[in-house]
Amino acid sequence: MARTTVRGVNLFHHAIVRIPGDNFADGLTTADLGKPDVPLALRQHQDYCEALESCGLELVRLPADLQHPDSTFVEDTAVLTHRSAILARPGAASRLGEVAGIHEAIRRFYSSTHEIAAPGTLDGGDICESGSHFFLGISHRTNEEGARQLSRFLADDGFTSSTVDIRGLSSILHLKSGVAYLDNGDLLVMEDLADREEFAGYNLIVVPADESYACNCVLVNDRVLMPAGFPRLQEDLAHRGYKPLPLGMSEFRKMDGGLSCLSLRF
Ligand code: CIR
Repeated sequence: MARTTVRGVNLFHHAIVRIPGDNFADGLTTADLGKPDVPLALRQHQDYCEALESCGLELVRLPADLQHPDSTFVEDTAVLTHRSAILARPGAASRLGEVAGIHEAIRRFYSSTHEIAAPGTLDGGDICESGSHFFLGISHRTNEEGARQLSRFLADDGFTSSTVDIRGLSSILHLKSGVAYLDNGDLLVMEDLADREEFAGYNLIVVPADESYACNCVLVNDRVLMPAGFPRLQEDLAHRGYKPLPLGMSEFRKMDGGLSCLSLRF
């Protein structure tokens, strides 16, 4: 699949999203923030979709999947690069069945797909692309075998990768809950990950502990989609020449969801 670049980063043309189901509140969560308000989640999801469209992306909007209450978090089901599509194998048993539906949607765009096989497990939320290098989070969802399989697929396509073990960090579910790559070597990191040697050589933008949830940002063409309500990071990004686009994420946060996990961008 051809992909053009802007400012040295990949330019996305498409995104896959899935509408949250009425039973969204029955999904997995460790957050102690109360039950999500489903109508508000639907409005936030609609705003998120419109934000992606305003960045020039064409959306594939999949219908709600009531068999899988967490299925709006599509990012966990696949890793899409401009060369290949790799189907993930989510580490939570209740989410394994989400992959088939995403495979259907991906087929239109990728002539073939690889897949992570048992005993490997891998959630897309643990995979952070930074140009031609990928950070692979080892978490309570992604195991070493899953990361090994993915690193081989990536290497076949000319990408490098390295692992980052986050199992000791109880405050984040996935690597991308605490790390986001922007552009020109700029890497957003939560304080607890700032001294990891894996990130040496990047321009670290350390997100203050009380704004840590906002680490999960996504650069989509010329905008940085970020959660609303984190003024210091928003100002810092603007100061660095990025164009932040804040979006309400409160209801997804209640289900441990970050902003990136609501779409697969390619
Ligand atoms: C889960 O526990 O799997 C979902 N409730 C949240 C997944 C969020 N995914 C992500 O941030 N990549």
